[in-house]
Amino acid sequence: MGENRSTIGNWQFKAADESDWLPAQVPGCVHTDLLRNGRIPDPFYGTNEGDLQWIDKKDWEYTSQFDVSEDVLANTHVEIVFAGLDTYADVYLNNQLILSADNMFRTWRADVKALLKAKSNVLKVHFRSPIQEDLPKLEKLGYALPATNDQSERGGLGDKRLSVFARKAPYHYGWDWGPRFVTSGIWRDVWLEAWSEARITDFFIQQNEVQRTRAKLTAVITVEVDEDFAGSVQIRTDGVDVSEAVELRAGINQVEVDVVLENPALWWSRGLGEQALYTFTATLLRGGHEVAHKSTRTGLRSLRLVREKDADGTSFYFELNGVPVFAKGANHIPNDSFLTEVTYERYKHEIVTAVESNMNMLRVWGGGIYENDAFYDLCDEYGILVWQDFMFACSMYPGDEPFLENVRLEAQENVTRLRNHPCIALWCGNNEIDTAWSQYDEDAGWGWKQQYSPEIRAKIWADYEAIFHRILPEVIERLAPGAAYWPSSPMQALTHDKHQHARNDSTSGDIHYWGVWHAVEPFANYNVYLGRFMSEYGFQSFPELKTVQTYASAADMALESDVMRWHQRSGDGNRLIKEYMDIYFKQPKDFSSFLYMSQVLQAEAIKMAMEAHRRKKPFCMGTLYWQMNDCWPVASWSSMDYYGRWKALQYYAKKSFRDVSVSVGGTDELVEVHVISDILDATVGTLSMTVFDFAGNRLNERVESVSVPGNTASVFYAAPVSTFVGEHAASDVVLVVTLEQNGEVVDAKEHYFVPANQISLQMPTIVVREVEGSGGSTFVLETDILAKNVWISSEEDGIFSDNYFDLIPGVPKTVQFLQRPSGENRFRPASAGTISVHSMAEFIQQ
Ligand code: BMA
Repeated sequence: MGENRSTIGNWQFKAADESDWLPAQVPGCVHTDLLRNGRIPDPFYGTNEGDLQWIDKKDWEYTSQFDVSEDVLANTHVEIVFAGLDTYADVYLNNQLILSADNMFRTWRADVKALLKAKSNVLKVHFRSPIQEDLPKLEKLGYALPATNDQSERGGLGDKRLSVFARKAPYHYGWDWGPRFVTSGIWRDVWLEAWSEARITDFFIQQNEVQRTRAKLTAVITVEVDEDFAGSVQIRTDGVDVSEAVELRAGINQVEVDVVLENPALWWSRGLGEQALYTFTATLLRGGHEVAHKSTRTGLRSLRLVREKDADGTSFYFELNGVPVFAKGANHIPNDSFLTEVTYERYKHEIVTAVESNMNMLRVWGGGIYENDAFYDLCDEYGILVWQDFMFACSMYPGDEPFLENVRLEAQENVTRLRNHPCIALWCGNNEIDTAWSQYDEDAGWGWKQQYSPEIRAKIWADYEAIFHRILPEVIERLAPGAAYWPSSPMQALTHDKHQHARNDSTSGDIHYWGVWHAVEPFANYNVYLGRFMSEYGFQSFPELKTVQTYASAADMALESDVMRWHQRSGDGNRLIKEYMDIYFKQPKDFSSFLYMSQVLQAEAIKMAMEAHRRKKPFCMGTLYWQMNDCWPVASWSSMDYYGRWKALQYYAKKSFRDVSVSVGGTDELVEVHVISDILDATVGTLSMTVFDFAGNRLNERVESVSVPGNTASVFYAAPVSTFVGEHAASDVVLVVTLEQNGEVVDAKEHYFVPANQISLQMPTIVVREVEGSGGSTFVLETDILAKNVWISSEEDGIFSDNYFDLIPGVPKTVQFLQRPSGENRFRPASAGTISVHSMAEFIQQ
């Protein structure tokens, strides 16, 4: 009766052509097992990656010998379940082939009842090299498919880009922020699942209509029974207990039970309300006795993507429980090149970082993985909406029947696994493929389609349409009815003509604006290219010195050293950072100064974008910068490095994303003070605008009473620059805009009247005082003259309540050191250990 799970442990591994078995960790992969056994050096250090490319050319074997308890064997059914096999794997139990896997995103099961013994079962998983496996597919196809980020050359494969043939995380083959480690391994749990009589294999809470007063749901239960069955199904959650008689046929049955909840507690994204969660239990009974049960957790909410014609084009926003939500956040990539290294603590650190940074959305980008359950559980708990891509990015894919069927099953399984998560706001077909190919616009795209004959071109596009316009939307429609599907990001709309493809100036759909960075446009263009939803834009920086030291020696500490170039995957990215720095900043004194300045440069650039997008609300209703995190220590667009250390951008995001924010815009001649509110209540308070000189003298001040309506953005004060600067030199003054409500500061922002490299900076003396009784966690900072971008670094790993901020004489600043959340739900105050305090003046050539 019911279902019983037992884990399979005690694993060993070896290369298929070798004879010595070594201890292995499951879940895990070949690379991390080789590392733990001392067979390879640290893959992330220096240029080691280059020497490890042999690993993916080989076949590997994993084996486990295990006993099975009588309890398990007594069942009528025993299955072996692999929640993840990466990727081409043949599995043998007691010398019999039980399954062959070819998709790392699927779960693999086999009935092993007949093969199992009580003692010494031998399980063997043979991983075929993904390279050897896919080379013949390329040959057979007869033409190469574009895969822009596949670093085949680095893998010793010349221009043979194989990533498109494997249903395997695309970024394993390299990306413009990631190394090439094409892993093999048992990457998710493996267990024996035993059951008799009946089991519930899936339990879906379909939300038909959710309102404040009532939620109309259908509990959809998939039940497998041994033989014909008459009994009942009971559905329970807080305040609900419904039963229904059922008659089931031997095999798989679907049972639907309508459930109504009066006055449900709704699930909200962070900033708009609580994250109410309900645990539902489905119990199958016969003669009053339980024969199977399953629980699932969900949040009740109505959530839709609103794309409606309006005066400016077509809207693109998420409406949650009737409220239009301005989405603030970033793009998420896998947290590690070796997926099983990502612990629950690391996920939690990322999600709590998002929360602490006032975000409400992350995009799980299509070149990584459908994330682990833990990721979505945390997003549910903390109120972070998820834009979920299917795992296709920057490539064209084959369209043979087995491939399409594999994709269909992958989509089906992942949609089924994730559909109860209230956080999921959108399913998106792929990353940037519609725009890269640009079928209906000859002059647009990345030059892909022009490489093919008309026949092959038509075939490749038809294969694209099969997946993204047919298979995936059909799966969503059937398994997650009502959930939004968007074929590709970015896109204008599915029009089947040239208006389909995204443009930087479009007034419909979403935009990836890469003019700044990839096209070397000025930062000011962030104010020009503003669309309905900005799903990507980004600027790179280096991680801090502590992180760089984990992959480089003292001798490598130069922008153009082999190691520094190795840990930069976006073309000539290091030089590009330098080029932008030459335009906007003064010259850094040395390499470690350059690291710090690269972070401030990135933060300033992205601040411009984040705030420009928010000021354009409600025309623009979303801003997700590229990218939240890193999968190894590297120079990249991330706001938080591989070790979870916050870059300057993370602190800037926290400030630019405050739910009620002030933002200073305008032109060279005009200052405009905007107030943006993402909360529902009005904010009634005062807006003060104070001009200081760099010695801390208040030169002038204006105070206005303001009442900021909920969920709006508008200009609350505008005046010529001269009103503020007066007879002073523009390079010597700063405007501080502060919004206060009931005597509390809601937000404060500094605004300078000249570019950063023209601000007159002198060396400040910053005095730091530890607050008595704070246990080394809280400090007050004061300065004698303006200190720009004050950076506090600590001996302990953690974050500060604020960092990289400007310090004005006479305006003391209190900061608190916060430790990463482990058991805790949030960052919490702790001792920082020794701290050091620096500011911009120290890092520039005087
Ligand atoms: C977009 C993303 C990624 C890429 C990033 C930086 O194209 O979708 O593919 O890493 O820009 O180039």
